[in-house]
Amino acid sequence: MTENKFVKQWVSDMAELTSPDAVVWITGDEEQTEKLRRQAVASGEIIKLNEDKLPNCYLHRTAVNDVARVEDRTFIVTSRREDAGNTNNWMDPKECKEKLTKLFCGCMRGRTMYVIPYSMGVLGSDFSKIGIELTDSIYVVLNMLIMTRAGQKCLDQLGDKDEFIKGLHSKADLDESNRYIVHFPEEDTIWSINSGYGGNVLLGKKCFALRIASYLGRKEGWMAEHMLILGVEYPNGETKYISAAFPSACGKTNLAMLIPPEIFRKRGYKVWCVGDDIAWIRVGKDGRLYAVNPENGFFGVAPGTNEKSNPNALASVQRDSIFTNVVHNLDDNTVWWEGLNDNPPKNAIDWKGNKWDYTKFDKSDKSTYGAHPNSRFTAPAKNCPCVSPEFDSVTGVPLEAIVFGGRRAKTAPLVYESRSWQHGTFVGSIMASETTAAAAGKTGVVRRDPMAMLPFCGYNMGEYFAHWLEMGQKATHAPKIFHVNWFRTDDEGHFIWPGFGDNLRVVLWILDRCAGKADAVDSPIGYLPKPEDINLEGLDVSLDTMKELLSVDKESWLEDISSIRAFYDKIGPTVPKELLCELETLESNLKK
Ligand code: GTP
Ligand code: SPV
Ligand code: MN
Repeated sequence: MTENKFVKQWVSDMAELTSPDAVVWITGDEEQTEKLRRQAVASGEIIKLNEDKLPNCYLHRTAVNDVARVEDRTFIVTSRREDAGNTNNWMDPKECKEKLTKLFCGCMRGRTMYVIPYSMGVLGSDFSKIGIELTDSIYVVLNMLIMTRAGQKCLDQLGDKDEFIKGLHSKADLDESNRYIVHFPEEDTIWSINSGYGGNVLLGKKCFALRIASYLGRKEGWMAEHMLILGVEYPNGETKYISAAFPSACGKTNLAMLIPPEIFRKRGYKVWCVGDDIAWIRVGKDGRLYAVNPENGFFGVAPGTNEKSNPNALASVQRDSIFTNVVHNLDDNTVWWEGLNDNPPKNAIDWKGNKWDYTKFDKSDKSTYGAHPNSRFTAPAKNCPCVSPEFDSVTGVPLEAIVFGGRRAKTAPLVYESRSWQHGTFVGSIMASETTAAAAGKTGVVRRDPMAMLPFCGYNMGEYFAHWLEMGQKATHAPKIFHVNWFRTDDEGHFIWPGFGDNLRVVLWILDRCAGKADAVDSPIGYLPKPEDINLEGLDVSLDTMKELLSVDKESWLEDISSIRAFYDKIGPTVPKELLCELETLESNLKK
């Protein structure tokens, strides 16, 4: 596979530590992949689904205690504690290696170690970075083959260099109390043990493409962000791009693949998906910001995905996909999840592997759910009907706007615009959202999640803010920055804004602002649309409702100020003074 002495040495060192019975290098050839699928089916690790209805699709169930990212067991291990910062868990490198070396010691005995060479980004582009993941899970191999560009071609690109991210993963005993997801940004290394779930084990994704990459981006002058990227094609054929950062399970995949409301479709509007989760962003020669999606597939939330909410995602998972923790329909050997349709299967197995009685389903009782709320699909990006023609672009797409957003039942209006890059960075830094099932722990609790990066920033959050400010200096034609909230609720707790495809109406106002074509009104928090400037044609939302959606309640914003101050205090003295000034300006605007 390779003569690279750094790769060979590291693989052999890790094999010595973990003692697998065999080491298999992943080539990316279909023949080898098919052999692995058959092997995993034979062992029960995956279930082959109906070949006529879901060709080349598989179902996998994780352990019941292993269904989401584990933020409290995720560490940034740097020689100095302050380099990880107060918002990350930190361990001393020596202590950490001692502890984990004991856990990894002999953990692959009786198993095979798979060596997965992969690239984040299009091979050969300036953005591309090579990683190698060692794992004892075929499920991980099959997912990585969908989510990244993987195989021999990555080793060929690496040549004899030692520039690769070293990822070591073992399911070990899936022991929760010894589960660790550990990053050594100073050593380009990731160690993950005792989990078999998505973000904990597909090391190219959150571990490399966000945590390690954000660290590298700061060092090398670029950005790694938890953002979708989409293009809006106008009836005249022109396409404009935006990126958007929402926390986990807050609507990135849905926005990235949105289908315009009929009235816009008829006029010729189209939306193209470049990415649904991660963006790597660089300053172009023209001073604009250019974004690529370093991934090659989607690891999307299954529940709620249906023909109406996200037909493009549904189309993407009709072949060559892996489903994790959804319902198994035994009647026709297909899959189901809450919110797919109104026909729950009668003869079915739930995500835990038990017989599932759909008649007992009670929305308020999670133990009756057929699919886990964080159940997922893994699908090749190429399957998506709206995948952007720029998906494989080596230069990336130019961004007109960057959008932040979260789940806020009250405070945040449907959309507002920041006054400048600095103010926009502040808006991102004070983002807050209700927690979701994507991470272990309580859901529905409002927490600060700056730029949707709280769980994914590989270094000190205050320095990350400073890096944002620096990037704005370097980009002489920086995008405008906005904030959206699709999740405002009425007094009964119902969402007021229809969301999904209708979010295009908000995106079009954003793009009009960028093109200098739309008006706005000043407010204490930034620029708000005039209610009549959000196009509501063909939609059952009144102008009064729009006014409510855009209202800014000064009292609840003032309450937020103290929680923002406490959050900045927690981050500590690295918070740039520019952002502290913005906070004072916000407070005095609200008190006026
Ligand atoms: P990760 O993959 O965890 O990063 O999540 P994501 O940000 O891609 O979220 P996704 O698009 O999968 O949406 C998560 C949940 O939010 C799903 O249950 C969706 O149905 C719901 N959702 C997405 N967009 C909207 C919207 O515009 N309005 C409402 N009310 N719900 C939405
Ligand atoms: C997220 O939680 O933001 C995800 C899923 O995209 S995971 O890969 O588990 O991180
Ligand atoms: Mn995500």
